Amino acid sequence: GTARKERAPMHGSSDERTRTGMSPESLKRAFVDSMFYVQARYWEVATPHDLYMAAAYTVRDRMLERWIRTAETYRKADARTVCYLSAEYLLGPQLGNNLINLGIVDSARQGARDLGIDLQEILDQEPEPGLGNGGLGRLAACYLDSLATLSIPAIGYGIRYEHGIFDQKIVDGWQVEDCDLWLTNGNPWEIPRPLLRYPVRFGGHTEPYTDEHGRFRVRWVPELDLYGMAYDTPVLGFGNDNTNLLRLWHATAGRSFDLQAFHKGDYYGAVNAKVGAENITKVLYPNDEPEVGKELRLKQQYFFVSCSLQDMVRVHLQHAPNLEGFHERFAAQLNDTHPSIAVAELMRLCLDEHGMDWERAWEITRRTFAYTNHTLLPEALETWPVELFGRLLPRHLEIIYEINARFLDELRMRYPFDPERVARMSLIEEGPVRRVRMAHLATVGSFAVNGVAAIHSELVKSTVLRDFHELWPEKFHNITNGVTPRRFIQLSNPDLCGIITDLAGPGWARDAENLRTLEPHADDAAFQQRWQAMKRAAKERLAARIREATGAVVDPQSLFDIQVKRIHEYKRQHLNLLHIVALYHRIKQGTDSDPTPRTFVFGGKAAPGYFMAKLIIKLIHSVAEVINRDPEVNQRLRVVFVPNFNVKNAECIYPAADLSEQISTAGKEASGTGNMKFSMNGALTIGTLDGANVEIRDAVGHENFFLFGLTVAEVERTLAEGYRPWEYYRSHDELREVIDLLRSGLFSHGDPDLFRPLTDSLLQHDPYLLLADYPAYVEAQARAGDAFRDPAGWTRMSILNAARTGFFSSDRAIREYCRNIWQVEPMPVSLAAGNGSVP
Ligand code: 8GP
Repeated sequence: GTARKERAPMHGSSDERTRTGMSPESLKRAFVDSMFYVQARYWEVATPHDLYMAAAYTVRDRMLERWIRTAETYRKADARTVCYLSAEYLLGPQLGNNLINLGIVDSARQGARDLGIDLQEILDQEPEPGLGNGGLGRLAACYLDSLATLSIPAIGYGIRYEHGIFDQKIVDGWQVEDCDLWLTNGNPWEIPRPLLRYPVRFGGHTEPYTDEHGRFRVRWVPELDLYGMAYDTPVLGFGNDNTNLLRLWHATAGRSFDLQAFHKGDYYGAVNAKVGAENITKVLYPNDEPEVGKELRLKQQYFFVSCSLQDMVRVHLQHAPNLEGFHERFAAQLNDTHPSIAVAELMRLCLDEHGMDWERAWEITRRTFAYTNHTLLPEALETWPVELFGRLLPRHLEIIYEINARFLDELRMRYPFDPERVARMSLIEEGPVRRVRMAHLATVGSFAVNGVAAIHSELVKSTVLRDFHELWPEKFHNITNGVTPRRFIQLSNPDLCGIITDLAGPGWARDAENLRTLEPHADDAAFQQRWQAMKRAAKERLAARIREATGAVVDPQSLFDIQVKRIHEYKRQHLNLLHIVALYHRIKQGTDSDPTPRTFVFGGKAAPGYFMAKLIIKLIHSVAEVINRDPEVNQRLRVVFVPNFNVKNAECIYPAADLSEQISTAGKEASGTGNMKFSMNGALTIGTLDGANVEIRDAVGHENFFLFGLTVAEVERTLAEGYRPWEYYRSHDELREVIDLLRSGLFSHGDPDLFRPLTDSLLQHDPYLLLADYPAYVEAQARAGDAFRDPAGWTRMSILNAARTGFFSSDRAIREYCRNIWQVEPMPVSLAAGNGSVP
């Protein structure tokens, strides 16, 4: 894009109010206008979907002026820009959030009311862009919100999956996956950019040649080319005028298909090949761990990384004659290893396409990237078989080999008598199948590496990247995750928002430390009453939603004890179940001493191929079935599973929680972010010393947190000493009875085998130490139950949780990234200045 010499007029001042005015009157007029001119509908026949679309276009118009002005401001200032590379963005519904960030919720509600429409009904129409699996994808979305809010020039790059995370249906207690169709009715938030396309190549071979200066070079002769086309979504800041760009790539077939196949006369074969190319962006892999050797997954990763880097190069060359200084214009964050092929791709662009020499290319590359690690689970660390890698990306494999050869030389010099260390650090894992270690590539190719919570960052340094930390200690950072208070307080919990705003003024949503103004009121009786009413209303809303979704009736007076997150053995939903069955058992035995009525709420998706996780979902439903229909028990206990946990449901769930279950085995949960959302909404946590729980507990006060369980060191020791879960089973009567109940067929209509794989795993291996942690967990639960029977004491703790969790705002996290990693400064955008754009 060449810059226009003369400024094109923005839309004229006469219609400016219609398209940008924020009063209820302007919004109403624009809405009616959009219904006619965009949706092509008249009032009497408009469907709820038409209402949503018209509302979305009305809001979008108001975003575009900001967006264009932002692009203009960044470009003129030649601003250093953050590029967030992520295979996932779990955005959640856009309309409500955009209304908040524009500051027009009240105007919109008023305008809708004037037209006889309930704003909530419109909001409920929106299908959510579920372009992520869980924590990592949602974190990326929170970070986009904070980057814009902090006026940081930033672009989010990712994949426009046609089908996001599957819809979860429950049939007879089992998870059944259904295709997500978020794009079917159109996506009003994206702007397709058909002219913004980049070629992406795969396969073929490489060949050496000598260039015009007589230098040795390599040329990649690929077999296949596709195109990546940009779809842009504006991302509003809150309380400012900055509006950043989320650019997602969509795959379309390139010309090689036409030339090779159509011209050979194989029409159907050609069409098929085209369809194959377009498959690349069809579907999000629904796993929270990499699937071994999935070719399409590697293609997805390279596809979006290549498009993104080509786009960055294009922008850079608008300002500079060559790629020198690329790393000064951009800081590129690798959200886990999924985009780490970027290291090899930027090398290729510098070397092969821009004629740079190796040393300079490597310098630029290493100074461009930074890498965030999100997991320590060995099975989740990405590696790709060399064979597959070389077949799809022969040139990149060569480059990786060369990076590795030079790196290993350096290591051998530094550790001449330690060949084992050198082998451990290699980018290539040697073995029957040789593999590329993506975490090593990301670490070697980056100037910074960070973990996502204090304890996790320490573990990164002492376990998976230990050798690298010894080599480059200064490269390693911690940046504890954060979540956006706009979506997870203001949007999800309007009553809480009202309470905070009354005390702290409206500034708290930009400066979450202001939540502390709640603290002095923690013991104030009138304030406590208002707080309780807020919780109560949120619980009633969730109860209504549960009834609608499952038919189950729950009592909003009971303690809402909630665990929502992906289903995984390390997250230990089944530990929660062991406690529930223990409570059931005590009531049946008449030995119960904790009369606190409780509603246990579960939610979360299981990876479609993860048998144990799916069996845990079945067990939750089976236990629920027995408990909920037993009149001796169901006055005291209810168990429900909210199907299809997603951002939309989450917004209704977090505010309603009394108790937040964060019970992973110590050392396994990198951070957790749900834990923060619960706590901000006044839930107390029952949790282990894992991930961000550690910092949440320190922030809210140890007396306001129900801690239990083995520490990381104790977990290690227990396993090292030869853990025998069977012994816990034998020596702990209640635990034994609980497990025997699961094996009795009571929860499986008499079939003692149904849950066998789960109970066998617990008794024989128990890799996540449920049995070892069981006594402490049950004891902590009893403390929580007791505490809940003192409403004033509980409310005080609840208020203090919300008051002290400002640290977990994603604004704080992004400030730390800006200062400690990216070295990037805010670039505020002003709409008011006008800059003469309107003639
Ligand atoms: C998650 C971690 O499990 C969680 O502890 C952390 O809070 C979150 O990332 C954000 O840092 N990891 C993933 O979601 C993850 O690895 N997802 C894979 C599907 C890519």
